[in-house]
Amino acid sequence: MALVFDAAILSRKADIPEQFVWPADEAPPVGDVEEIAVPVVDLAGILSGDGLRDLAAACELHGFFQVVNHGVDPALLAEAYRCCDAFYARAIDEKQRAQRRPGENHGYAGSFVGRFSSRLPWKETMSFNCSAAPENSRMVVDYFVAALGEEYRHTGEVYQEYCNEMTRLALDVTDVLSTCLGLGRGVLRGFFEGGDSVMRLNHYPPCPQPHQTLGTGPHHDPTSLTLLHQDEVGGLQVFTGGAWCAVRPRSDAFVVNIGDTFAALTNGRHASCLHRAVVNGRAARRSLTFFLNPQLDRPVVPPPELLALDGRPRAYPDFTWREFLEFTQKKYRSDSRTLDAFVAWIAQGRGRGGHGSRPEEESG
Ligand SMILES: *[C@@H]1O[C@H](CO)[C@@H](O)[C@H](O)[C@H]1NC(C)=O
Ligand SMILES: O=C(O)CCC(=O)C(=O)O
Repeated sequence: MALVFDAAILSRKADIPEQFVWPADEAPPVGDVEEIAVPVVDLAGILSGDGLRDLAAACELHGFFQVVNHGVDPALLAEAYRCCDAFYARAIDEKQRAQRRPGENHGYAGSFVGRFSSRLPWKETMSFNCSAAPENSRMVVDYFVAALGEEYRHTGEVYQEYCNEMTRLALDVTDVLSTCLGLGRGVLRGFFEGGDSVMRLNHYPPCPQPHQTLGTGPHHDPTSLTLLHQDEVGGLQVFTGGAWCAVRPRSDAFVVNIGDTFAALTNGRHASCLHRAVVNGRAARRSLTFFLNPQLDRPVVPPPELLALDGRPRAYPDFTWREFLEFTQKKYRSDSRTLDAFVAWIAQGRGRGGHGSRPEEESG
């Protein structure tokens, strides 16, 4: 029988199916890992002096920080979690009405069952587009109603508002990062205006063997900037200084991960953040992730001001978000080397002749 990630059944088993067992050197160790100390940026203030230097250092070192005083209404956040819980509590066949199909980036997915057959993540996800183009202002609501039915209209409204807020916040964060790069405030914002962003609700059920598996394997986000909110359970880890470090949950903060596309936009000045999520045996964990993207067909080219300031040659070839997205969807399983693999694929003629990328099933 085909494997199905049904949390209600799997969480109660003594042993997890072998497809979820990760190799010992990749599985999380028993016992606590050290916590990472990261800059906390107060978005209500003006960033300068030591604060600015600390942030720049973090962006260059591991690509990870947090923001507070971000202006997102706590009531909206609470409702976003409530709707997330309500959705995941439903029977699997209801969730599967929105089943994500191969090659698509939206819908419900129980683990990666169907796409991969080993090192599966212990989670279920629901992803949807949130384009910031004015004509798409009802996109999230329409999607929920079309995919799951009229009874999901309220849920759709909540995530529509949440996505609008995330878009606003992410653009504010690009202003801070512009400053960090020594560019004028607002230099990066225009690149993302009207962008094709994506939102994902992650649910990690309790796991009977939490040290044998991962909730989300080690990866860099191929996207530009990720705004992540994790619940009080904790499980997000960042790789820095040669070790995995835990990110202590902070309900008033959003975690910002720099992704591959943003790293390319900064000509490699800012680092794309390597991260993963661990699961636990006691509690279900949730996280809400918003992935800021440019418009699909906008070429990813560092701003001329930045290239002039750096005086370094271009670190990456021109590409569009559409190409990179398709690469991660159809040709490569996102991991710690996605951008390098993508760059190699471009150098080899974008799959036209020669050896393309590694086949999906073998990639890690
Ligand atoms: C979501 O966006 C992707 C590209 O970013 C597109 O291929 C897909 O068709 C969109 N899905 C929906 C439901 O709008
Ligand atoms: O749940 C988390 O904390 C991490 C989620 C994540 O990395 C992702 O959705 O890409």
